[in-house]
Amino acid sequence: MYTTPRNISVLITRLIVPGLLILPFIGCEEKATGPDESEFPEKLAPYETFYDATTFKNKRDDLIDQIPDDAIVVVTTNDIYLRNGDVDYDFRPASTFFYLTGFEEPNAVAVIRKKGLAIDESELVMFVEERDARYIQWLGPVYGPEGVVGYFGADSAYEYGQFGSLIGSYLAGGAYQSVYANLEANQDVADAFYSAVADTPEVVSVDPIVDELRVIKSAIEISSIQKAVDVSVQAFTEAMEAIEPGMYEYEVEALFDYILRLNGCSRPAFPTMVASGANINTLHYDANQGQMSDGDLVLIDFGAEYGYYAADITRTLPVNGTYSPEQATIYEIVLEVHQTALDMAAPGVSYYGLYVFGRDMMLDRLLEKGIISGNKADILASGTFRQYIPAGLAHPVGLDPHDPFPPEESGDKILKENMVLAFEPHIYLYAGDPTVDEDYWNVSARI
Ligand SMILES: [Mn+2]
Repeated sequence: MYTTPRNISVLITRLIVPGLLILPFIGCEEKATGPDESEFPEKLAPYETFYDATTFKNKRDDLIDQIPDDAIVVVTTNDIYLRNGDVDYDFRPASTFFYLTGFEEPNAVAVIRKKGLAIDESELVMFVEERDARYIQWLGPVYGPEGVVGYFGADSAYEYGQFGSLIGSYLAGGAYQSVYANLEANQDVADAFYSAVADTPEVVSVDPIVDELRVIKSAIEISSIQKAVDVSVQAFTEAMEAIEPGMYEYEVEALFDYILRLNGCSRPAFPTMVASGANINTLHYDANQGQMSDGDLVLIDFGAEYGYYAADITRTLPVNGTYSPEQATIYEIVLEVHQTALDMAAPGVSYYGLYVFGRDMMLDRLLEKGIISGNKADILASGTFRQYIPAGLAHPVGLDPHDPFPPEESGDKILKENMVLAFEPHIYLYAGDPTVDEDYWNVSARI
């Protein structure tokens, strides 16, 4: 473990005060020893296989249509977060920022100026890391302002530290009446903004507008999700062959990590859950430390991330390869609901209607078979159905594993063409629950 990279990255990424980047080695000779930036490779064109700048310009144009003429948009990406010592968490761009720019480096701001009083044509101005030799030496090539104009469709671009002074000049003299922004994503950018802008116009969250745009996926987004799904399915297929009594949950997780990296996916879209035995009852279990026993079920919730788009797949498998009669009964109820809900899902269908249908079908089956006691009206009225069915039936998937929902229309959410949803019906039957037949204690399934 080196300490110098940390010092460099701390200096470069954190010592930013509004309008001014304090370069490392202050007080050193102007010409510090070390390679020149021209000695490092240019950064490759971004995603040349499946993205182009037009994809993201279309998203920005959709956003521009949704805001008033006297508005400007400031979108930033999340900060780099310290994990421990000299180690940062793996950087992943904020979803809102990536959605509008396709840009994946930290320390970046996009300003979208809508045509109107101030300018004749809408434009994108970006603030990004400069191609500084010492930054590149430790952290690798960056696009720099020139690359952002060349590859990402920015009309102009500046070094990141200039954001404060430029946003101050854009907003001077009341040129814009409102600012749409996600300043909460990055405290440095928020501080630079508020220090630079003397008479701050109203700052409105841009997230609700972008969230609504994100509901309907473009063809290129769907193909990224499909790739993440295909890789995830391959990982599940391999896991089904490998799982056997005595294996540890983390060994299954390792298999998933191996398959996704082997197929060009960067990381899981969320912490992989491999829960066997009683661990199955924790909805977001991710310790993955248990040893799997003969007769246990193992619930795996996993999704690869590809091009920042998520898959989200859950299966509940028998560790020894064969479901017990009780496990098979619960699994088949959940599977029936899963398949029926998939058949029903179509543009125009009510999201709540699907949920109620799935929930009621599962309660009906559990009561018919005498697996739970009581009557349906009481179970619904008292809310105790949440003991058995704690979560929803489906949720959107996209840049986030739980992507934004569509806005409500007269109290309901309506499925639309080119939405992408994960359906994951589930039944949980806890040990010790007096309303559950003892033969079914700890028999749970999510698909
Ligand atoms: Mn999910």
